[in-house]
Amino acid sequence: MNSPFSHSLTMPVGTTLDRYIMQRQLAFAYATGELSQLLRDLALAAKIVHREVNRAGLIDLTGGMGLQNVQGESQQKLDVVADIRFRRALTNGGEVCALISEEEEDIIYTGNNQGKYVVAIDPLDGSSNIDVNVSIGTIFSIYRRVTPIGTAPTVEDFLQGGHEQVAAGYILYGSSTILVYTTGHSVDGFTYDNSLGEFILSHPDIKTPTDGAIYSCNDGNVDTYEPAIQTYLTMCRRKEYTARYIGSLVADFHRNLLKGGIYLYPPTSKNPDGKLRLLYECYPLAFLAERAGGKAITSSGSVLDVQPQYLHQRAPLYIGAPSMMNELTQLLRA
Ligand code: AFP
Repeated sequence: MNSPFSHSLTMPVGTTLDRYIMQRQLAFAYATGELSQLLRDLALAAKIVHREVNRAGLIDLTGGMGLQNVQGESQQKLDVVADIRFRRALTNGGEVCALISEEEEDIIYTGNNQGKYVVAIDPLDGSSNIDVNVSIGTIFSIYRRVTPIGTAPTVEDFLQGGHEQVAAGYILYGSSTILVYTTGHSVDGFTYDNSLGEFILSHPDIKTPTDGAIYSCNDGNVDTYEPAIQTYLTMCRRKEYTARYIGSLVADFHRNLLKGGIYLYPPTSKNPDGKLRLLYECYPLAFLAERAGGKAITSSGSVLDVQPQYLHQRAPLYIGAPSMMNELTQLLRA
């Protein structure tokens, strides 16, 4: 029967994140639904943070707290709000026994010792961009705990290594808000529809281009990079690649993932071990990049192979399209 309504009024809205998670869960015979619930908890907090980011200038949420976080960086009000929102969602959800956050020095215990999972999270990355309306993001990494269920989680649960991640993802609060995650299979992106209050599947099975022509690094630090990196960057300029650097890792990573490019944060004189944090920046993005066909290395080889020593460990990060990464790797090995 012909609909009396115009096509646009009756078009399907697409697959919601909730439905997608449920469909994926049904595809795994022994899935119990706990990871699905955890992902939904993260999505709920993401919606709240999306709301706060969008009205930050109207509700006194811009500017600093006048405090420093564990990294010695000045905390913005939205850093603290995002930290509280994600922590509360994961605590109330019941699946997570503990988390670590960029904003807190120690393990955060949720009190749910029956929870099977731990989460490492950077609640609001790129926070120096908050006050100037530039894209910012959340990055998360999920592990199944290794300590016995019912006991108090320990640092051991977080120092398992990048290959043990069961899921990883990010939320980019940009020109639109998008949640991208993988459980180790496809990498899928869901754009937030404000009018429905739902994340809708918009970027199924993301594959990064094999080659790329974008390079992203902080040009102000280049003189302090090691010679191989400087040579690589000279090559990028000779090839007339495009330089793009937002200064929000999630935004730079997302652009390069979709368009093809390389992101570099090498050791610098100020940050001799690199600036980015292994557990909640490098590991999750490396997991996503590899599942999307890209590569991620640090000074010693694959990011995911690094054995972590402590919670807020830093690491150099080079991540992006495979052919660009191969060229860089050759120079680093020479
Ligand atoms: P902030 O959260 O302090 O802005 O740091 C953001 C970040 O960790 C990452 O998102 C950026 O890619 C990187 O630092 C930018 O660092 P530089 O300002 O040194 O380029």
